[in-house]
Amino acid sequence: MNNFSMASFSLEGKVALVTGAAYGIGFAMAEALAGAGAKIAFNCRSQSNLDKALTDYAAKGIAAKGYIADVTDEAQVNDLISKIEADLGGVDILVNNAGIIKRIPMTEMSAADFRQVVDIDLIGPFICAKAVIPGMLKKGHGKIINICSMMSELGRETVSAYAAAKGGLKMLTRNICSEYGGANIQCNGIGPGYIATPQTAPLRERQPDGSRHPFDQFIIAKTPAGRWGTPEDLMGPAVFLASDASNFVNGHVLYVDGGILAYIGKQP
Ligand code: NAP
Ligand code: GCO
Repeated sequence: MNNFSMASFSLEGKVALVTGAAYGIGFAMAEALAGAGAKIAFNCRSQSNLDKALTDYAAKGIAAKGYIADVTDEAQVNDLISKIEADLGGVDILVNNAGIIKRIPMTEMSAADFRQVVDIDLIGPFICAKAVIPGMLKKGHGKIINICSMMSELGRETVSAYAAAKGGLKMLTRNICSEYGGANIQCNGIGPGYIATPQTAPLRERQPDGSRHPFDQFIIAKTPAGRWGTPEDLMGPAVFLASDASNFVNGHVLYVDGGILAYIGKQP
């Protein structure tokens, strides 16, 4: 008996928390989850970002609930989850999206800078997952989606802390799968390629002579799709991994990279 139907992609009745979803990739994924029927909660650290995001969500007809909470602070995260439970109900879907990058040559990077990136990009997802799993165990289901990176697989100059954190996030994804898969909790990653957001704006800045940034040209040559990704490219993958359509997908990182990881790169 085939129970599959397109209803498997529905998120009706589900509560989704997308961390760091004031703008960028997180905002787009939250919009997609809302479009599939989920109630949306998001957090960030800045009140001004929160206020603008609420306006932006409302402009799209999304009654998102926004909260100020730093994902590195366990007390703030536990308070965040309690507030969401009171406002919307228990979290069914967690998207660990909040993240930063520091582009500094390793020998010039302070241990404090390295720690801050790992704190936000790896410890933060651990803290948030630890906070929502008990509720998911009570519900008998849960979806955790960790936003990884090309740097979960590859290194490059100046991003040692970020690559270490995102590599660790890939393994945290596999470990949550291993530890809680038996309780019907699926934990997967999404590995965006190079996406046009504020985080990558410095890599796309036009040069004084109006030419493209060298890194911009590099990424275009390395991407079979021949373009940067957009946050919209991540919307479908997020709905898939948040929905019943992916109930037998666990511990997987879905790379949404236009083919970068498969390609040696265009000959100069
Ligand atoms: P972004 O534009 O810089 O947005 C980051 C978001 O995270 C902001 O809403 C920020 O808001 C929030 N945030 C940062 N630190 C936080 C903290 N400690 N606690 C709570 N919220 C925090 O980044 P993005 O490009 O959308 O990237 C989103 C995720 O995708 C990140 O994990 C990034 O590593 C990953 N990623 C990005 C790309 C890309 O090419 N853009 C590719 C692969 C993976 P506040 O500053 O107000 O807190
Ligand atoms: C960089 C970029 C990348 C992207 C992304 C690629 O400086 O190399 O910021 O790290 O953000 O993580 O998947």
